Amino acid sequence: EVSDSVELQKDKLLGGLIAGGFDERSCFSRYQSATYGKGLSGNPSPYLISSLRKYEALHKECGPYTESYNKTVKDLRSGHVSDSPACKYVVWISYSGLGNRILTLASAFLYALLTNRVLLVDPGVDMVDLFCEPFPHVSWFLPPDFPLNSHFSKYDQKSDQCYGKMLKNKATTESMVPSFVYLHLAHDYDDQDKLFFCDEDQTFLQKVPWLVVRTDNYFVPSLFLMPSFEQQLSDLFPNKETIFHFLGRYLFHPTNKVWGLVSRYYHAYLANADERIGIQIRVFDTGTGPFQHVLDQILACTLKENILPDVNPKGDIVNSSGKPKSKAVLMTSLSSGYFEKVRDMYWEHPTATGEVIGIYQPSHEGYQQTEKKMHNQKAWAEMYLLSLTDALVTSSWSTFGYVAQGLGGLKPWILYKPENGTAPDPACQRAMSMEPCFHAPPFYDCKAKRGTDTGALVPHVRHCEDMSWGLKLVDRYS
Ligand SMILES: Nc1nc2c(ncn2[C@@H]2O[C@H](COP(=O)(O)OP(=O)(O)O)[C@@H](O)[C@H]2O)c(=O)[nH]1
Ligand SMILES: [Mg+2]
Repeated sequence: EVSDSVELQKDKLLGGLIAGGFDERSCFSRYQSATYGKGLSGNPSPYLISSLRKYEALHKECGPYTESYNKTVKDLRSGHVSDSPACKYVVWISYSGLGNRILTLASAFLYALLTNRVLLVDPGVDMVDLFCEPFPHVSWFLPPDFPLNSHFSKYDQKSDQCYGKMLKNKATTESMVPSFVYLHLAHDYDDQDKLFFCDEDQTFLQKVPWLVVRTDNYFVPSLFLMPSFEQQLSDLFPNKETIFHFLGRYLFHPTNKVWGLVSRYYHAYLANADERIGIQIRVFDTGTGPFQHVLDQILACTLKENILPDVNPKGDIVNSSGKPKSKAVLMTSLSSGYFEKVRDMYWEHPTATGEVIGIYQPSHEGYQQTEKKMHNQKAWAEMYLLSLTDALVTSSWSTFGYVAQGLGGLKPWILYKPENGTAPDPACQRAMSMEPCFHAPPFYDCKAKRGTDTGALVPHVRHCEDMSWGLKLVDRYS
């Protein structure tokens, strides 16, 4: 195991997970990421690697402005549906917070892999500034002249092209295959929209050349409950908790602009410490904070779980010869209040262990912003920096934290969600797996056509630690 990970660390292609042959300067992060801290957690299956190479070939064949693309776009314009289109597509609409977007892109890509479709990405306002191209030769971004671009913002559950609406209208007949369908898989989707997760409905959708999807959820766990994908998924991912870890490391490479933010920060504040700790604070309470109960919770969790040492309030200098052990703590939060308090605590008092603790927080943007370019570049850099730590503490319900833990291959300690302004006791618990949580899963048995607890059907799909109705994948279960 140890020598394996040392091998992987040296391997800039992450054991064959990412393709070679890119221009290194266009995206330094792609091949440099392996030199930061850890390699992959576990080895991708040979079948995953061959499927990715196969996908890349398909993308090259079908991506923007290829002959096949031009032809299917022409059909889309005329509403004609070919019996056997050369290429079929999943179009991902840029929607929701950055953490959500990273999770939904990975979900849409896995769905594309499973259904032999090509994933095309709506660049939205900032996707191009944040992510490098993941596939060699041909872009994953939709071109500006893609005919449906101007309609994306209008698609909703009331659209005639919405799959749920079509079902309500009984408009999904055998003979009439639409040239495109809008899939509403956002948190507010209804019972009909949720039938997307039934094999029978996939049989219909299979014929549709263009599937346009809007989602803010990591819907992968529900794909694992569909019999038609079962074999393929078990071949792709013999280990059930590294799905986002592998897909995320394959797909998401920070642009040079973002990589500058990551690498400068890493080398200035984190690289030289003996150990790196990440603490991700996301407070969903109303009001600005910082809140005393959240600070109490952070300290209660990190002290109890031995992530950070206690301080000795009466202590003077701890007598030690030689260089003390150092821990660098990367805190992320929209507010700077927690960081300042923890930093001061470790400056004003010695630790009981003699370790020295440095506390660092890259930004404190105040509130969630959507328009400012640098805002999401910093958010992306911070998620990435958190993923480079050795131990991670995250906040309940936060997709920002899920991305960090998943990319980092880390099982975080999750801070329980505070209720009514009080810190829960215990303050945190260790995650069962590094997988993100699907916040809005369907509770439906497609075969029996009635409601069911989808968190109790198979051992590897369980309810989440931080959201009792959510679903997540776990590998080693008890
Ligand atoms: N830079 C920075 N931005 C944050 C932080 N927490 C939240 N944000 C911003 O708020 C957005 C929150 O949305 P999202 O990433 O989906 O995370 P979630 O709301 O915690 O699930 C992020 O995309 C950032 O723009 C943080 O710690 N640092
Ligand atoms: Mg969010």
